[in-house]
Parts: sequence; C-alpha cells; structure tokens
Amino acid sequence: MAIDLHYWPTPNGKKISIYLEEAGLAYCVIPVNIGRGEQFEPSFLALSPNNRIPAIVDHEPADGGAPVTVFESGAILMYLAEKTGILWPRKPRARTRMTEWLMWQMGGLGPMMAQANHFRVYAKGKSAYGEERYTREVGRLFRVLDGRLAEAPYLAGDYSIADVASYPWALGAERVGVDLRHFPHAQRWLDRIGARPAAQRGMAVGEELGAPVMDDEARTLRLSLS
Ligand SMILES: N[C@@H](CCC(=O)N[C@@H](CS)C(=O)NCC(=O)O)C(=O)O
Repeated sequence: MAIDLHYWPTPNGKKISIYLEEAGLAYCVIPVNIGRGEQFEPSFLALSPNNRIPAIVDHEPADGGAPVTVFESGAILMYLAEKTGILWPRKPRARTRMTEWLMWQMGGLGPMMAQANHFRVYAKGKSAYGEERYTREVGRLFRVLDGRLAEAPYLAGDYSIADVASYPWALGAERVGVDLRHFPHAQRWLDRIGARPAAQRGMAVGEELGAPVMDDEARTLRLSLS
C-alpha cells in the first residue's frame, strides 16, 4: 500500500481517513491504541514525536525518493491534498480562504473541543471553572462556524480539506454541550458532508477497534498526560 495511516478512531484520526477515502488513495490502517499508551512506543515516536495520532508514511512520494513521514493532522491534509490536487483550491485566493479555516480548526475548534471534553468527561467534577471556560469557548466557535456557513455552503466556498478537518469534530457538538438546533447552517453543512459516501466510509474506519476507552486506566492515563 502506498500510505500507512497510524490511527485511532478519534476526530483527528478520522480527518485523515475521510480524506483518503475522498481522494481514493490506497492505505493501510495501523492502529495506535492511545487509551493504552501505544503513542509512547519508540517506533511511533519516531514518526510522531508529539506522541499523538494521526501520522502517515507515504511510500510513494511525488519526488520518487525515500518514504515521507508526516505528523499533525493539518499538515497531513495539506501534504496529501497538495500531492493529489483533490479538495485543494488551485487559485491562490481560494487557497488562502481554505488555509484560514483549516488553521481555525487546528488552533481553535479542535483544541477547544478537546479541552471541553477533558473537563466535562475525563476530569468531571474536578474543575467547574475549566468546564465552564471551555464549554463557553466552544459555543463561541460554533457561532463563528454557523456565521461562515450562513454565507457559503462550505468553509472555503467549495468543499475542501478545511471541511474535512472540521467535520468529525463538529459532529461531536452535543457531547460538549452544544445544541445544534441553535446552529442551523452548521447542521445543514454536517448533513451535506454526512451524505457523501466517502465521508461515511472515512468515519467508519476503525469501528471494529471499539469506542474510545473510558475505563479507570484510560482516565488515569489521560489525567496524568494533561
Ligand atoms: N494537533 C494534533 C492533535 C492530535 C491529537 O490530539 N491526537 C489525540 C487523539 S484525537 C492523541 O493522539 N492523543 C494521545 C495523547 O494525548 O497522548 C493533530 O491535529 O494531529
């Protein structure tokens, strides 16, 4: 297979499985059980020094040289989209719009939802301040998302990797206290992407690995990492 996808079925992992399905690229899933600490294995750290999934190894890079490894989901999406031209706006202005929203997801929506989830689920009851702060910030980000999607069908105008990055996160809105009934444009965008067979296939990758673990061992590991 041309691409190894080091993966666990979380929103950041699913960004890449959705993209690979959208682009029709051949890939091989290599599970990294982050609930059990496999992200700290030296072999994985060699690919992803920040001990986080996803990471890829492209065995057939465009320059024909040695395999290319990429960590950070935004960097992976940019690498793959630049290589294939798929969901990658060609015109510089459109590409700038796409980059804005991709960075918004990478620096805003993803981390803030992860923090909200941390305080509401893993550290439940430990910090009302943290829970409230990140829940409020996620609400603000959904207002921004809904506002953008009121003026355009997709974040960069046309469907792009910015949507692929935001979609699996936005799907988890309810879990972090967001009521999507207040964000009708975001809901329609979710429905539009959710109707795409490639997005459905990408979201299903790794289903057999089970829901993310939330037992005492996983909770302790998660708290010790924060
Ligand atoms: N900014 C990184 C974040 C990746 C990330 O947070 N991955 C989580 C799963 S969604 C992870 O691997 N966590 C393992 C850990 O925290 O040790 C990206 O977008 O790739």
